[in-house]
Amino acid sequence: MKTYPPDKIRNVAVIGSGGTGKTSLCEALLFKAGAISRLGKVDDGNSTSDYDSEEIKRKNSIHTSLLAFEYDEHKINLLDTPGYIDFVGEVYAALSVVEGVIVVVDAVSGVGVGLDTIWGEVNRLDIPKIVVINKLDKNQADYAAKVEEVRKKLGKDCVPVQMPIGKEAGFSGIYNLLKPDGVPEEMKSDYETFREMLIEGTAEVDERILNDFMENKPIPEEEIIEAIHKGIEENHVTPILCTSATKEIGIKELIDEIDYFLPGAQHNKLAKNNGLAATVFKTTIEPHVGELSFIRLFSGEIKPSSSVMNISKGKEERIGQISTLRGKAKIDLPAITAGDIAVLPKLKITHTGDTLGDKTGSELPKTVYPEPVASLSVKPKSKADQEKMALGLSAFMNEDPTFKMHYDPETKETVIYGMGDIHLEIILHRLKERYGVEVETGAPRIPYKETIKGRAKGQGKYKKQTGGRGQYGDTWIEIEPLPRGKGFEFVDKVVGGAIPRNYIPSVEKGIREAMGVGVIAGYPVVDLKVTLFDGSYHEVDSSDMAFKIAASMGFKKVFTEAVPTLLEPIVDITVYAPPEFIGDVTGDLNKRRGRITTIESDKVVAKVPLGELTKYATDLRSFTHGRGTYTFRFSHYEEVPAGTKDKLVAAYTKLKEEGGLLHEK
Ligand SMILES: Nc1nc2c(ncn2[C@@H]2O[C@H](COP(=O)(O)OP(=O)(O)OP(=O)(O)O)[C@@H](O)[C@H]2O)c(=O)[nH]1
Ligand SMILES: [Mg+2]
Repeated sequence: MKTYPPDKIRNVAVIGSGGTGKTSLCEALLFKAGAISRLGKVDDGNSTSDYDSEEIKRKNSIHTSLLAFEYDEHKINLLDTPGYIDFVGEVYAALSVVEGVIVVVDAVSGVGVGLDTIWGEVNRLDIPKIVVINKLDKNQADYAAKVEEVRKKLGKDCVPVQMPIGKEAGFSGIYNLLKPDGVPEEMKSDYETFREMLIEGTAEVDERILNDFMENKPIPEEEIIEAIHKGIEENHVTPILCTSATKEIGIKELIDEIDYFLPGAQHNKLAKNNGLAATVFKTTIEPHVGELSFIRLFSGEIKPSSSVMNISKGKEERIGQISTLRGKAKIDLPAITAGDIAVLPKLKITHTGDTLGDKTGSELPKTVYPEPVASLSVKPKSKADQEKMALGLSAFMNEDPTFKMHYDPETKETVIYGMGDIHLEIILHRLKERYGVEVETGAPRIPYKETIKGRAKGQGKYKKQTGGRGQYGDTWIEIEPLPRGKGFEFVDKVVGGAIPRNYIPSVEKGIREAMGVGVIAGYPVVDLKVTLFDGSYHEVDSSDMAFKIAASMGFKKVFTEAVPTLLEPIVDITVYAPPEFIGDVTGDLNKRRGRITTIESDKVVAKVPLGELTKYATDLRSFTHGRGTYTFRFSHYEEVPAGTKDKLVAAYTKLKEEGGLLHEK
């Protein structure tokens, strides 16, 4: 494929809720443009975009696919994004490199769930867009109602520029509201409504139209078309179009509108750079190909078999081949030029988010991805796989900015974080496929802590003096609570050499070790002061080991006498949901022992125990029909209520009885 100047390139992300027909629409566009010779189907597993084995199995998109094609002296780089909220990271990546967006709306079920977060990002980036109402061939498809819904949910700047000819199975073609002539009788009333929306929308951006409209004068069609153009470019007007992807209606018109309405690549705000500037917006690992880096070039040029600077890493990167993709099909390019999107195989040091440029270049702004909301604790089925698991998971972190992994040395467990249960499920499936590592999963262990509310003192004595060299250590300690967050304090008040100086560090060590696994529920002990005030020793039999054991035994005993209790982590949570769900959100947080601090029309802020939030991502999604999102961060520790304490103690007792270990030593 040849190279194109930026004004002939259209970089377009296709977005929309799950199942609205994005992939089918892309397929129809490729077919109509002659880029593929057969119209594939998502349901038959042979669409160009959903080629990955998991996508074929699940019959929906998981990854953003690059679908490059040429049409009428233009090059169009479609980025078909997944609609399901678990893969929102893929959508953010696509949005960071396009000048135009196609929002696909289902003519039956409407805008759908889960578009809110993405819509926020589209508006933040101020990207011009086209709305497509698809599936107009289906039973109960209702264009007028969906236009109303789009205007209500996505904004009044969305105006119809087309209307369908025929309804449902009788949907047969497109009526262009910009070139109205001979409106069929049965379409007249809808026509009047849509035409008024169109004029009002363009009047917002063009004073001539506004004046003519106020004075009830006829408005020249060229002025409307001009105003639409200007309105889209300035992002004050969003045209609404009609299609059926599977019946291939409105597709030719859509390609024309992409060329005609959406801005060329030269309009990107980053195109003004001097010299080479490119961003790596996505990385995949393709079977038989290896790592592929998706790059968007804002300015300059990269030739095959050359070197560029990876500015983020401060190192040179070798470039081999340059190609583009149409689904999984690779198409060679003679170079990547300003404005274009391409893929580079087998880069050594480069990962998602990196900037490629000249030696003197500076790093491009990085995309800020939403914080992961789902988590799982994972453990390899075979212990020997521990290292391979860590290797695989950290490779996935480089590929996918919405996936995170964390090893908690305190609980000795690996926790993975993602955008939803399905996201994590797919990650683990990939871990098995690519690295051969199978894992067991569980809810992540909540980092409870143990502490005391009272004071107590007592003796810890370890004595073994039968045959050979014996063991002797004897300690007296007092323990008392410290304020929350103060950790641990050890005070040595031994006088008169009751315990020789050289054994004191072993006493402290013994206590610290005992604090690692609390006596009441196996959690680490915090916020207390231990004073060593007396003891005794034996000339021959005393040793570091004997004093360590004695101190540890003493601590465990005295701890239980000092009114021990459990602490739980409390987090600050902010939940966003449409106003109609705010009541449910609040009620649910109350059930989770949450203390609500703020309620707004579409937002609730609360303090909630972390232990009550397991499965929150899934629950929130289900009772808000996918519309709710949330973020949280650690706030502080608080004493658990009696009921929770009993449960945790019972779980620990059971575990000990079964011979299980809460902490591997
Ligand atoms: N009747 C009818 N069905 C359609 C049309 N477009 C898509 N479909 C069907 O709708 C279903 C979902 O289509 P996809 O193209 O996978 O939708 P998507 O938006 O890419 O879905 P995700 O990638 O999972 O978000 C499939 O069964 C399609 O055959 C259409 O115009 N008319
Ligand atoms: Mg899809």
